[in-house]
Parts: sequence; C-alpha cells; structure tokens
Amino acid sequence: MHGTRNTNNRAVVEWVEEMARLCKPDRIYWCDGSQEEKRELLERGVADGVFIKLNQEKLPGCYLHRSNPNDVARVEHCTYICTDTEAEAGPTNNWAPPREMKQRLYGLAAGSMKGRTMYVIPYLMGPPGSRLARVGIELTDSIYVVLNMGIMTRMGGIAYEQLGDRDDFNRGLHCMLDVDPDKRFICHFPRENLIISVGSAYGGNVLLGKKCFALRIGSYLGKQEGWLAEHMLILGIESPEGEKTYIAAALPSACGKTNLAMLVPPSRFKGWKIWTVGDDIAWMWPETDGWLHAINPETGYFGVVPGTNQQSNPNAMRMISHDTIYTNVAITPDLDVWWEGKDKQPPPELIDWQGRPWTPESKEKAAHPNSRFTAPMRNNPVLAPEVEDPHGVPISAIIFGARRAATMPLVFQAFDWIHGVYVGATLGSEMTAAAVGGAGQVRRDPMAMLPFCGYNMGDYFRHWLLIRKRLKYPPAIFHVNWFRKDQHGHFLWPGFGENIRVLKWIVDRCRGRAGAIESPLGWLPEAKDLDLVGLKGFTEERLDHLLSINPEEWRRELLLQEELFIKLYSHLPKELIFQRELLLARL
Ligand code: SAT
Ligand code: MN
Repeated sequence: MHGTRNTNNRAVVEWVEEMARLCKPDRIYWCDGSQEEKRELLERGVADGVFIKLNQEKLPGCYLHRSNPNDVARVEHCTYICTDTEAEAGPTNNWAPPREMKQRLYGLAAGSMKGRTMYVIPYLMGPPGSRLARVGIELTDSIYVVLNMGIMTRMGGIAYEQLGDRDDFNRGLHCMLDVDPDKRFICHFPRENLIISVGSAYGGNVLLGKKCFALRIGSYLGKQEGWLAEHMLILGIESPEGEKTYIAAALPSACGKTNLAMLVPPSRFKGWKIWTVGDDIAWMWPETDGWLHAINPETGYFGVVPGTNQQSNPNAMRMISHDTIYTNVAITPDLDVWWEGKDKQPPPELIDWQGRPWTPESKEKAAHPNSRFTAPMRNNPVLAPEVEDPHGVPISAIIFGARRAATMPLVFQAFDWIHGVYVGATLGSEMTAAAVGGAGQVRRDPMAMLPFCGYNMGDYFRHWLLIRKRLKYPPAIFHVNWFRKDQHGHFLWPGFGENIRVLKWIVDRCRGRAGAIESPLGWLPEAKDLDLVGLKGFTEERLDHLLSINPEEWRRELLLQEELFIKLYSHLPKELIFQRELLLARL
C-alpha cells in the first residue's frame, strides 16, 4: 500500500518517530517516488486547492500552484547558519547559536502538523554510485514540496539503497506553519547535517535538497572532505568535428544560467551543439586523473519563467510544455499559462498569479517576476547523457558571470587560478527578483554564492586556493557579462544563442588556439579573435564599448571590492590581498 513505511534503517525510523512526536501529524506518509504515488498526490493536491490542473490538451501533465503572496522568493534575512561559533559562519551569513535556535524552531514546530500529514521524502543527490552522491530525508507537511522534490531529486527507494544501514543522511524538517513571515526561518546546522525550515512554502526555502543541502550544507561538507559545492551550471559544448568540452559557470540567481545551459546555437554555428549537464548546482572534486570533475546533484530545473520564450530558450519552451509544475504564473480562461515575455501580445484576459482578473490595461504584472517552472531534466531536448555518469565530466573552464550595466567587459580570462579565484571572489552583480528586496542594486556576490555559502566566506576562498594544489589540469577561469548597456540603456550584446560566440573563444583559449591581448583585468579577445560573422547590425565600435575598461568605473569598482575585503578581513587569504594590489598597479 502507498504511504506505508518502506525502510528498516534504524536512524531514519527513529528520527522520523522523534519528529512525529514533536509535530504531531495525524498521519505519516512514507513516499516511494513511484508514478502511482505521484498521480495520487496530484489528485489530492487538486482536491485540497494546492494545485490547479492546467489544460491537459495543451499542457499534458502540467499543474499550477499559487503561493501565498507574502511568500514568493528566498528570504535571506531569515536564513541562518548555526555553527558553534559566529566566526565559522562568517560576516556574510546570519548566525545563531545552534542550541538556542533549535529550541526556538522546535517550539514553533511543536504540534504544527495536527490535522495534517507528515510526508517522509527519501532522496538522493547525484548519480547513484558517485563518490559525491549524498542522501537526504525531508519531512514536510506540504504536498507541493513532495511533488517538486519528486522532480528535482532522485526520490524513493534508491535513496535508502544508497544509504544502507548508515546514518549519515541529511535531516531536513519543513513545517509550513501558517506561512507567517514572522515565523519564517531557514536554518542550517552544518555540524549535524541538519536543516530546519519553517513558515514558508516557497521553492528555495523549502525544497531542502536544493540551496539548503546541495549548496549551504554541501559547501560545508566539501570544505571538510576536499570538494566544491557551487552555484554553477554545467554544460558540454560540441564542435562540428565532435570535440566535446565541459564548462561550469557561476551566475547569481535569475541571471540566465538555465538559458545558457540549454543554449541553441544560431545558424552561423551550424553543427555546434550545447548539452546540458546541470542548470544550477555543480558538485566538483579533484579526480585521480588530475582533472576537476563535476556532477549535477539534481534531476530537474526550478527555473525563472518570465522572459522564457522561443527566442530566449526554445529548448525550455519544449521542456515546460508537459509534466511541469508552474508556480505563480498567470492563466488564460482555457487554463493555458502566460507570463511577461512569453509572446509579444498578451491575451485579452487572464487570471493573474494571485487569482485575480487581469487585462493588458492592468498596472501590475500578470505573472510574478520570480514565477517558476519545475521541470524534469528528462524533458530537456539537449540533456547530456553524461548527467547519469557517476564519474561526472572533466571541467576545462570555469566562468564567473554577472549582470552589470557598466564596468565589466563582455569577457576576459584570468591570468591563472589564483587570479581567477580573485575574479570570482570579487564578483558583483545587480540584484534580481529571486531574493526579497534590493532588485537592481549592485552587490558583491562572491562566486554567486553569497546567499549559499555554508561557512565563513574567507575560509571558502582559501578552500578554493587549496583545491588548485590537487589538480594537474586546472580549469581556466573566465569572467563574462552579457548585460552591458550603452548610454541609452540598450543592451550592447544580443545574448542568448549568440553567447556561443563567447563560449567558442573560451573553448579555443582552453585548447590553446585563440588569440588574446593582455589587459589590466586579464586576457581580452580582439575583434579578430571572436567569430562575429552574421551578427546583425553589430559594429566594431559596439565591440570596443563591450570590451572597454573605463578607469573611472574601475576606481569605483575597486572601492566596492574593498568593502567586501574589509568585511572579511580576519579570514581573507593573503593571496587575494596581493591580487588586489597587483590589479591596482596594473590599472
Ligand atoms: O528559489 S531558488 O533559491 O531555488 C532559485 C534561486 O534563487 O536560485
Ligand atoms: Mn540558483
């Protein structure tokens, strides 16, 4: 029968019983990850009003979820790293003493599942058999969480198989409470491999395998065990000759990682192919062959919907046309989905993301700017078969990317690993709707990990520097910025599929066959080094602007970088301070 206990692992059973005594659910439902279970839970979710069944002719297997309007993005001010000392968490994280925080959270969780069901979700992050594959158990009173975790992770018996009779699984407790922002806490206890999330039902706060386990706890484990948990997509780029190169790229949330990972080359690049290994998270380790290998711990994509269309990401449009959960998009009267940037002409009438009537005259957006799709990776037409390989893929290049209207050139290559770590450590980007507050402002987001690093950021940089010593073939490191604007506020670079022109230069640099000139920032391409053939209306002046280094902007940039360094000073590796001095001297 569905929902009955399906493991004999003592540690799991005891922990579930303990948490059930605390939360007092009416029922415990042990998930098995099967198709029948999914069907049953979707039906129950529709009956309970958690899901709306969308038009099954247009969108087979697709459902809509509307979150509470107060609960639409990650909440960094309610996110805590509860290490023994405050210094371990570092100045970029909220910290609370583990004992006190746990008591407070257990107080909030107590009795909170009365009248409800506690779902036990066993899940595996990473391909079975991989040395980095890790098991988590999430307990939740949200059907939405169960169904999303079923897409985003390898959920079910496979997790118990990998775990055997060990007890080193990640414990994750999620209680919705009444989605009250005053009772919202996303807390990590790295030493116990424990996550407790209360008071939210929104993606990044509650799909505990993702940011909480795979990044915050993962980065902490990686530090202890000698590997890296990064906020990076992983892609394979294949030339017409069949040569494959793997690239990992860190960009902050909602800056186009999913689009880059699924890029469709323009006609000029006939025969080139991009394969997606992952779109959000990379777990990477120095392999005995001397290369940095990477796996994608996830099995689905939790992507930003607005702006997704035939031009920006045709593969995603296909991917999300079936078996997808939509969160906070608008719908048409015949239960099709709509969002800003889907097509030019909005339909004459819609129901907006909050369930209210909407017309093109309405002032507010129909879909929430951080509305999301949850789609299984097997829907992706360009999914790399290597995604199931426990050995992962060898990484030739690491890209740090930012959303910057000024200052940052289209692309440059760092001089070496240490310089590359400096470039990543000083990454700054304009904020987006993926987190509550501050959209548009430039903030330092080291390695796109500011909200996701589970320990002291200074120690994290040192860990990066140490990884180099264990690599015979370290990836080359690059910085990209697709978002530079001209004086009228128009993007200078067409972006999307055309980004392959930059990727090709990166591949050729890694393989020692593309030119570059030395600049204060690093190696820059010249016009002759980039394939710009067939780019409509693109002039050499535009390229000059895209690649220019403005001394005034860089004076400001260096001051902003210094703010971060001062904040991290007590744990900052000396190497990065030297790098800063060298950059100053070059400029
Ligand atoms: O909401 S998530 O944290 O899962 C997505 C993101 O912000 O990158
Ligand atoms: Mn992300």
